Amino acid sequence: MKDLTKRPAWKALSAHCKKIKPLHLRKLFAADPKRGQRMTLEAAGLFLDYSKNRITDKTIQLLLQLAEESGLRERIDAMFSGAKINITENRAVLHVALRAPKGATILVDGKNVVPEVHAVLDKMSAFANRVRSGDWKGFTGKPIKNVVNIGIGGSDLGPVMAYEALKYYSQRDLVFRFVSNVDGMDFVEATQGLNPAETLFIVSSKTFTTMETMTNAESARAWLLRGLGGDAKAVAKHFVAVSTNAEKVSKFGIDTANMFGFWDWVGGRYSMDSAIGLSSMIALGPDNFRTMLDGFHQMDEHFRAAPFAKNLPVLMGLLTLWYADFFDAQTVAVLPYENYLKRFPAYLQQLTMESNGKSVTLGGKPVNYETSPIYWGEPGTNGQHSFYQLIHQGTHLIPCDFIAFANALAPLGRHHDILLANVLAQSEALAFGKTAEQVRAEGVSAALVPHKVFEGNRPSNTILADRLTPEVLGKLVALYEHSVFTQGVLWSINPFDQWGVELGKALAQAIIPELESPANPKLTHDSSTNNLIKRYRKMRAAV
Ligand code: G6Q
Repeated sequence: MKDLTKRPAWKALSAHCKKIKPLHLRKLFAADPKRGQRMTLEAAGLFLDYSKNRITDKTIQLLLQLAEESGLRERIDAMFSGAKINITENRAVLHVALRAPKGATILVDGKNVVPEVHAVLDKMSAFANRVRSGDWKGFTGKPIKNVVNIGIGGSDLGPVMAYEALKYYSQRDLVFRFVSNVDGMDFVEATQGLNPAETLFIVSSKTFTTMETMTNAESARAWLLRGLGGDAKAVAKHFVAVSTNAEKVSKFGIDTANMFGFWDWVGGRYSMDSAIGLSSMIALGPDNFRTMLDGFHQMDEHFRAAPFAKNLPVLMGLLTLWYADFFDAQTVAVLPYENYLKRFPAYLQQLTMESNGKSVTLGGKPVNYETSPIYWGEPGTNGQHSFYQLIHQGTHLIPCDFIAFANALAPLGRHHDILLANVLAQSEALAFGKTAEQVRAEGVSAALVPHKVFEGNRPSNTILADRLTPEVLGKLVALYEHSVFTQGVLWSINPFDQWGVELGKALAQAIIPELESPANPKLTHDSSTNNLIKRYRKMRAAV
C-alpha cells in the first residue's frame, strides 16, 4: 500500500482543503437550507449532527475514498477475526469479544474465546451478587460496605469513569473508592474513615507487576491487617484480584479462586468491559453491566457492518483526521452536557492519546503527517465559564464534540431544558459567530466592536442520545474506540501498543535507590537531574 500522503485521495484532499478553508459555515448553511438535516447520521440509537463541520459533500466523499484506499475494511475484518494486528506485541486485539453474545464464535489461535468470556462474566456476576446482598462476609463476619479498586491507567480510568457515569444506577449503601496514584495520599484519602472489617479491595492489574498498583496493594494489606489484628488469613476475605497473572496473584496471598481473569488480547485502555469492570459490576449489578456490554456490542456490529458513508465511528474518525492533518488543529475538545460524564474526557484522553500518540508507521518509518490530536474537555455548562472563551475567540482552531441527552435521569424543574439550550447555543455560536455589522447594529461603540466580534466558522459535532443509561454508555465508549481505530488505520500506526510509557518507568527505577540510599550516591545523570536529586535529598524531612 502507498504511504498515506501518496494515496490519490490524500492528494485530492490536500488540493480540496485549499478551497474549503476560505468558506464560512454561514455560507455553507445559506447555500443549502437542508444541510442541518442532511448531514446527520443515526446509528444504534445515537444521533450525530456533523453539519457544523467545515466540509462539503465532496470532503466526505474524499475522506471516504481515503478510508477505502487505506484498507480500512480489511483492517476492521482483521480485528474482528482475531488476527494479531498488534504487531509490535504479536497480539490479537479483541475487546469486541468481551461483549460478544453467548454463542458467538471468535477465534484466537484456533480457539473460540467467547465461552471463556462468558464464564468470567458469570463468575463476576455471582461474586457481585454476593457482595451486593451482604452474603460475602469479611474476616470478622461483617458484610462488605466499602469497595476499593486499586489499579492505574487502563485498570483505573475505565472503572472510575463508568462508576461516575452510572452512579445513578449504583447500589447506594455501598461506598466505592478508587486508588491509582503512587502518591501515598491517594491511598490515605481513599481509605479515610473506612472500617477494615467492612472493606473489600479489588486489586486490578493485568500484569500484577505495576509499581503503583503493587505499592498500593501492599499498603492496603498492611492497613487491613493493622485494623484486623494481624492475622494473614484475613487477606482472603478482603482481597480479590483482576489479572491475567495467576502466579503473581497467588504470591501476593490472594486465593486464585477469587481471581477474575482476562487475556493478553485485551489492551489496558480497552478493558473496562472485561473483569477490570468488576467494581462497576458490583456498583451497578450484573444486569446493568450486561446491558452496558450489549450497548458496546450494538456499536461494534454497526461499525463492522455499516457502509462507511453511514458508519458513525468511521465518520467521526475521518473528521478528526481532516482537522488534524489538513487544518493543523492540535486538539479536540470533548464537552459532555451531562454532569455524570465528568470523567469521560479523562477516560478518552488515554483511549485516544495512548492509542494514536505515535510517530512511526507499522513498518517503523517516521510519519510525515500529524497523528492523534490532544483530547481534553470538561462537562458543560461549567466549561462555558472557563475555557470556552478561547474556543470562541482564541487563535486556535478547536473542533468540539458536544454530547447531550434528550432526557435527564431525574428531571428537576427547568434544569434540563436550560442545560440543553446551552449546548445548542454553543455549537450555534461557534459555527455562525457574530459579525461586526451585527455588533454595531446593537449600538456597541466603535472601539469595542472588534472585541465583541465572533468570527465563527469553528467546527463541532453534536451527539444526541435519549438518556444516559448503561447501554448508551457502552455505545458511546465503543463509538470512540472505533473512531480511534479508524484514525489509526488511516495513519498506518499501531493504536494498541504504548512503548512511550516505558522510558520514564525504567528511569524511575534507577532513581528510587538514589533517593533512598543513606550514603550519598554517585549520580551519573545530566546536571539538572543530579542537582534535583541532591536538592530533594537535602529538602525532604527525615522519615
Ligand atoms: C493501557 C496501558 C496502561 C495499563 C496500566 C496498568 O492500555 O497498558 O495504562 O493499563 O499501566 O497496567 P496493569 O493493569 O498491568 O497494572
